[in-house]
Amino acid sequence: MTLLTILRYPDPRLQQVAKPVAAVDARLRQLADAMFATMYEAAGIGLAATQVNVHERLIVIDASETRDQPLVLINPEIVWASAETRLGEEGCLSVPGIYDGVERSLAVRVEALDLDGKRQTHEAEGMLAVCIQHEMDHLMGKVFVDYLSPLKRNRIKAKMVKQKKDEERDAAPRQR
Ligand code: GNR
Ligand code: NI
Repeated sequence: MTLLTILRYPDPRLQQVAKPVAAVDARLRQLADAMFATMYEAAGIGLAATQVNVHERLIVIDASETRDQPLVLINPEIVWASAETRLGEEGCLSVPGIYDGVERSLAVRVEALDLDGKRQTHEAEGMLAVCIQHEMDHLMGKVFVDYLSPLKRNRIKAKMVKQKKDEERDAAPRQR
């Protein structure tokens, strides 16, 4: 089982726009496997390839309570989104410890390839619909804090930079 490193906001690599997956092959299945392991280990409900510094259109999701409904979306496209929206609390594995409200469509229809390279249509609502929209944003280089006010975003950015600095200081060999 391979665990991947999750990029943390404000890492500029989170802003890269992902390219379509060229082939659903053994390499891609291995990457999806490692992404699931990383997502379950971090107790997340979704993970976009962008977050593990792979800039291809690949998402893994498990929004089930029982953590036994893995979903892989390759080259996903949202083909319909409900006009009706809802403001819901979101978090992100790339912005640990931060939660805030984001307005999303209540329901979406997404077309994507599965791990067999077959095109599938998924209808989603509730948490799954929120998660799909959140992950699609990552593939476009967008993080949920981009929807917040500049004031909030700058506070979050400063907090993340300080957190990283504190971790690096704790990890550094002690002077004696
Ligand atoms: O684990 C996650 N939980 C979550 C909660 C509310 C809205 C979106 C999410 S996605 C997030 C995992 C993640 O960062 N995926 O990119
Ligand atoms: Ni996220």
